[in-house]
Amino acid sequence: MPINPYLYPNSYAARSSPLDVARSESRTFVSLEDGKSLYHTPNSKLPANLGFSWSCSAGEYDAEKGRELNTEEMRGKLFLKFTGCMRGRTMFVIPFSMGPVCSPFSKLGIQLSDSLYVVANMYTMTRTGLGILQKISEGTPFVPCWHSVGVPLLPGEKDVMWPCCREQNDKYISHFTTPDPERPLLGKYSIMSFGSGYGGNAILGKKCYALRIASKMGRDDPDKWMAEHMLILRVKYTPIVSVDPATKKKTFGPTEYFTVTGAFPSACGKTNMAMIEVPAEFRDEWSVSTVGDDIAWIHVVETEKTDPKTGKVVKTKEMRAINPESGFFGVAPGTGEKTNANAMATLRGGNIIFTNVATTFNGDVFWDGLSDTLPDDGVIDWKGNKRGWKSDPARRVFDDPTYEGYQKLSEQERKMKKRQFFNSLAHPNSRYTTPCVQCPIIDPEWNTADGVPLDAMVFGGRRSTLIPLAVRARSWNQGVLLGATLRSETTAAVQDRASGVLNFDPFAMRPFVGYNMGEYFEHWCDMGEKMKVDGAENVNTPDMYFVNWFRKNEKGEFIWNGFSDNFRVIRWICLNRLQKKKGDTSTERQQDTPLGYAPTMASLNLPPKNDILTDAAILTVPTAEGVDGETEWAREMKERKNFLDVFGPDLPKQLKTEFNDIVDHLVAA
Ligand code: GTP
Ligand code: SPV
Ligand code: MN
Repeated sequence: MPINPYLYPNSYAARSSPLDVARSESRTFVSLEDGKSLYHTPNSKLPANLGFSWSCSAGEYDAEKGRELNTEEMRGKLFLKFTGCMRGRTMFVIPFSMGPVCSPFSKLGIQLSDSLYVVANMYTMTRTGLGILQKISEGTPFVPCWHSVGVPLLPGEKDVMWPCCREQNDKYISHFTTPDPERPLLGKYSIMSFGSGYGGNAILGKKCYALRIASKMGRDDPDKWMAEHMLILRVKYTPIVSVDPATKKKTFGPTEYFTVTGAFPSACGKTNMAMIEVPAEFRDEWSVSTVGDDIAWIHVVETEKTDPKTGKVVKTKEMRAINPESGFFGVAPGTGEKTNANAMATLRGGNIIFTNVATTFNGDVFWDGLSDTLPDDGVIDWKGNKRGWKSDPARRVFDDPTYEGYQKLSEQERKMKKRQFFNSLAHPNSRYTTPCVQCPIIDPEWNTADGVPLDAMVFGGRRSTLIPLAVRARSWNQGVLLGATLRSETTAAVQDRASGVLNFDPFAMRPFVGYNMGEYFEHWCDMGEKMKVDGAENVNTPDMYFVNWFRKNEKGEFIWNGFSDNFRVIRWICLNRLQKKKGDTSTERQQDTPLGYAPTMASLNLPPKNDILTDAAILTVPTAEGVDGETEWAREMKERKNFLDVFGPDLPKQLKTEFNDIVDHLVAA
């Protein structure tokens, strides 16, 4: 459905089937080489209450055979499914590049699809076109990606708005990482997605290719690299070195650039951090720009730099990242002028595909957080139903003081009713697809071949209790351990899981690692090793952090304001980096905790009376006794240990050492 072009030019809203609103993890498969397994402990043997289960399996479970299908059987099954599946529809051919077309880090693909919605999304999310077909015809390798909504049409049969398979078990999001003996020309990797038209299930360049397949490619490549579920943010800092007392004229020192990546699980704040607004008081010295909001491909690159002082050529190494995508597939609810003005400005540029948002009668869009008021004549919700007109009792209870139901509720209750009502209009996983170039703060180098050099990596999740606002790991491997034991409360980004449950989500990659996760942890450790120069630590190795924007008090309110105030933590991270690069070892801007170094209150530059941080306790790691004579951290570590045990012999030794080191620090505290 077209959107009012005066509001959002060249934009459309799509409503999906209610059976197809997010990624289907239980229908996602990654077939590996013979003898390789995705995990040591299968779901059926995981301890109860662990808060973890595998999302992908190597093959579909076959009850008759009493086992998972192997690669050959999965392939056979998918080819059978695809036979005749597009009958009565148009098949589109989409040649695409993940990454700037000129970049040595980029990878090509060809997606076939019978969904125009998918074609439009791929057009925005990837670089597409005949030039790419040309490169492929000249011999550049590509990954074949099959996609079908899986609903052939008989002659004369009327189509539905959003065709997809009605049974979850008819959907297959399948990845292959070995050559097909019957089709050797197609190469080692391929993707076959059947039955769903939504997001990560169907826009195959995104999660299927740029994370699952690419993570496996990076691990297998002799030139080891990583594909991560990370935003990429650049920070520019030009410090004021003096202010003329008479004229107030400021003199600025040399500019420093920092690149920070952030891995947070789906719907936990990547897009928001990627487009963060710098709080007003810092804007003289600080600004930010966006390189990517969801995926980073990271390479270790050897560089030669001339030391300006000595004139000597110094060989060193950097980690550099590219954003393989060219669009944002952002979560709509919670996106508004107050929370993410840069995303809103990106949307004002138009060329958007909205999915499962509510629409208004004048062709505008609506979701919770976009606006605080409903249009008088209500909206059409994501399911296509008219909702919230003036006489609707569900609206009157929070909106009409003359209504009896309104008077019966307390102010607090009315607020809650309003939130609930607004939340039901657009689907919680409703999205916008928009080109990166429209972002007003897109980084000038976002599309360059070499990517940007990394300074810090941040991991985080939704944790309403315990986890402090920010800690800096003592070393790369400790950072790897913090990433590996990331836990987060689940969100609506996944179709087949309840929201709000505490789950382990290592590196925010639980649904996206395309090979054995123990090996994946090891790959992370190896990347740290690879950064060493002649066996010695390299100052360019990114610093590692763990953050939590989502701590709540007993009333369920956020203790930390979040959004643009997260920049206070980012600023602290960048200043730490600068200090390290200068060889300055002073510790006044940090406090030691058993988990690593946390910021001091002063280093966050909070206003004296503030509602940004309402409980300073979230800066530290509580070590006092908690429930049942056991500290909460002791319990947390026990749970993390149970999780790491799941990996058995696949768990790298380095991580065991790091784990014990944190336990020692906790015991000593
Ligand atoms: P995916 O696209 O699914 O990978 O999600 P994402 O990680 O990019 O998450 P996004 O930035 O879109 O944010 C998801 C939700 O979290 C939105 O509703 C945001 O409003 C909310 N959110 C983001 N940052 C913060 C924050 O600092 N504090 C709070 N309280 N909410 C936040
Ligand atoms: C996510 O779930 O992390 C997304 C949306 O970015 S999807 O492309 O559907 O995976
Ligand atoms: Mn994502």
